[in-house]
Amino acid sequence: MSESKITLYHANWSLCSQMVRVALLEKGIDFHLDHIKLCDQYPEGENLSKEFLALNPKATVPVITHCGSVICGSQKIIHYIDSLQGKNDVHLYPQDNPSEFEQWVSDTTITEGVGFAETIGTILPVFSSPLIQMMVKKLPFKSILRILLRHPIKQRKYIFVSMYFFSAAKKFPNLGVSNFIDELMKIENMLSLENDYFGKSFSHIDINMMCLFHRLKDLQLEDILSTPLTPRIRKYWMNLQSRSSYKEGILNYYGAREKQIVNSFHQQNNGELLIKLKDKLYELNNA
Ligand SMILES: N[C@@H](CCC(=O)N[C@@H](CS)C(=O)NCC(=O)O)C(=O)O
Repeated sequence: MSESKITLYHANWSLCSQMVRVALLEKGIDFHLDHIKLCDQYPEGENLSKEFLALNPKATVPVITHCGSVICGSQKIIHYIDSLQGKNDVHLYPQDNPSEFEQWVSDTTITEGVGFAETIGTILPVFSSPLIQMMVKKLPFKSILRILLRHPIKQRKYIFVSMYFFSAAKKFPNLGVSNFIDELMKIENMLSLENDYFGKSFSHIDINMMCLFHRLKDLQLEDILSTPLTPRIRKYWMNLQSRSSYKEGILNYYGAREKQIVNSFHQQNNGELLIKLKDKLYELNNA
């Protein structure tokens, strides 16, 4: 183990923070946590503070600091974590097919520069947009103004502001339906009945899938993982949920605030998106 402990700047409910927490737990690496109240969920918007922007000028979590270095972004962080010796004999980067592997990691991450809804990693934020809008609408006007003035990512700032004033997120999820079903079938075909995970052993790809599939659960879309047309995904998702890192890195970070938001989202969800996804899945498989 390295001498000084990693500090992880994260948010309880952020997809990319979940990925890094799961990676640290899988490796058996001890870490300090610093929770950042993100501007789309909390009036304080700590990711827009001078101190945080000095760490990550993009204003996003996760970020780690370790032995004097600052590393931003889940993909780079998990790569770095894997190079460290933890308590567990886990290797998140297998040796064979490194370029194909990296591509899958990137496609299952919220990767900068990739358009919304182009990959499974960028579809989940689009599906989550009604939930994010619910949170944004509860912010005081002062916080929205602060986002407008300070958020360094132009596209995000305008999305948050248009969610606040125009309920722009209502139709966003539809943008991801077709690509999501294509991605799901691609994953179903990649999985093999002999392996418990995406490849021969548990890896960075599995961490990302665990977090993305879990977000489907928050959004009441989980049923799309257990249709008769996706038997391998169904089994794979059960395997992912049975890892202790799923509970320790994801479920244990739901505080009263997160639970309350998920509950009110469920109360107002009409299930339309799940129907659209199922229709698309069957349409594709009957074609
Ligand atoms: N490519 C980055 C994306 C990071 C990212 O978008 N983080 C989100 C939470 S999952 C965030 O910090 N959002 C706050 C904001 O944009 O204001 C990664 O993989 O870590």
